[in-house]
Amino acid sequence: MQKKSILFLTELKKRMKISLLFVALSLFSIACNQKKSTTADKENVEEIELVYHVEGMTCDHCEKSIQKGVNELNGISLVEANHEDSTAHVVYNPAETDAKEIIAAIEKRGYHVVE
Ligand SMILES: [Cu+2]
Repeated sequence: MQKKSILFLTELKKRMKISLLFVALSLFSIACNQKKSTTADKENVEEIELVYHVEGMTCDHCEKSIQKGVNELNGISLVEANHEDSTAHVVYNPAETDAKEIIAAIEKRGYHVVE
């Protein structure tokens, strides 16, 4: 009788260990999947490249001011302003920012974006 209950207890412990392992494994795989899907999302989004016509730039400082302002936004991979041809070249991730925000950042610095 005693032997039987001990056997039962060991069996129970074994089962608990297995189920704990199972829970740990599934939590781990959930965590991994989440990590994978977020990086995949970022990689799957195609970046957008835009060239804005910007009025009001007169020198290098104007270019730097625009670049600084746009770079403060999330998802900007490139911003190049040129006062000689009045352009701002921007490459951005549409999952993180949009044209509206970029234009607002340029105008906040005192320049006018011609759309
Ligand atoms: Cu200037």
